[in-house]
Amino acid sequence: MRRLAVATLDGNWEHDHTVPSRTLYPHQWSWDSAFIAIGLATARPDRAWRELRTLLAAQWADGRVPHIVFNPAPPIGSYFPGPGFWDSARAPGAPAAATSGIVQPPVHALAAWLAYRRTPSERSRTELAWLYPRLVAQQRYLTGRRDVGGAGLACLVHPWESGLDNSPAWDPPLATVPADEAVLRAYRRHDTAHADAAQRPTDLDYARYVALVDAYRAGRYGDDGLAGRHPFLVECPLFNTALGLAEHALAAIARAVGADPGPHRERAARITATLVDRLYDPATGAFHPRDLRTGRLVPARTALGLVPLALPDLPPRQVATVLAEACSPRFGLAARMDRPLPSHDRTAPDFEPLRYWRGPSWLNLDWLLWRGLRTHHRLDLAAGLRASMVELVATAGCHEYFHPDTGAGLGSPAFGWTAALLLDVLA
Ligand code: 2M8
Repeated sequence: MRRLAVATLDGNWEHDHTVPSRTLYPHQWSWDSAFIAIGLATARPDRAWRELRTLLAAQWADGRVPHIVFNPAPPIGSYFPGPGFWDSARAPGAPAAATSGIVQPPVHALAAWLAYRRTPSERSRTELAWLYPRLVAQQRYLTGRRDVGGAGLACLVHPWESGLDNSPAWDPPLATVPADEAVLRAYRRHDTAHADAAQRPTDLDYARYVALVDAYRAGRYGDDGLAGRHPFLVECPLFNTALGLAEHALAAIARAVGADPGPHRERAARITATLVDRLYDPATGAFHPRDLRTGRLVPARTALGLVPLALPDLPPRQVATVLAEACSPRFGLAARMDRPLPSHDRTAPDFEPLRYWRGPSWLNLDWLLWRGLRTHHRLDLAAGLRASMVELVATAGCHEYFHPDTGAGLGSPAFGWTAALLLDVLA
């Protein structure tokens, strides 16, 4: 399995970074690269550092790390929306490379720290020292300009920023985004040429994705006054868990590079406390996104609501209730799992076992939860989840996602983070 995973990463390597998949995603994606670097560190450490360096070299002047860095010469007609659509060159502070204007969950500091721990050489320390101020600037952007709610959490302006593009969590906040299908017909989706349309977001979803980029691009990706003008503003539990994990990782990185870990520890504690205060619902025992336009929590019980378990300083009460939710029939986490962990509540009427983030199993969600289970000393459950991850790949290969009942491979067949995170759990 290790050989298969390394071959998958080798096959997706492209000069100075790894593409998530040769068919569907022929550019560099932000959180994919972080997960991929974690796996590369086990087999190709030089490439792990190169991966992170390439991504962070495309950081904007305000600190944002773009969710896509476009390859200058991708296969023709390969991905929508491409660099022309984002038009980043006209935005103030954009880098020389063509990029998107939005972000993705900030799992990069954690990736850098884990890569360093695997190969703690002098070379790795130099790389870590190069990354450190850039990772700090990334946090500053997310907790500064993106703190639309004013409480210290990062606010997302597009479902693509969550990484869980069409999660049922985004249905209510998206419902009020004007969707003009005529707008979408002016573009051609490429994803449905590579993957079954039944496993992808709908055309209506895409119409709204396009409308949201149009709105953000019209303000040249500026964040001033978002509260009064932007049609999609949410605080996401997974994204903000990554934000907290990043401060924990930055504290460790600071120690390794001779900087002061104190401020990172303080910020980490503040993020966890705010997450509990703003996104925890005692009625469900899990976390939920907050829609800043209505002020309300989104009721859907998705895997997003379990991910705060990855925070080492999550209070015992929340640890206990999130574990209860994860072990309930909704998600089926167990020391011996009879089915893989789904991305959405499998008892919900809108659970769709084939459609992308609305039910299928994903290794990155498993991995985040697996880390949380180990952090909170639930080694029995961690072993069960790890066995499920290994079995998925052993049976179906390094697919992008998996059928949550049968484990059949779905989406792209040679997918980067599946290979990478498998390498990490096997190491
Ligand atoms: C998916 O998102 C992109 C848009 O960013 C797409 O559907 O075209 C998501 O699964 C996201 O989490 C992931 O980073 C990206 C590349 O793997 O694909």
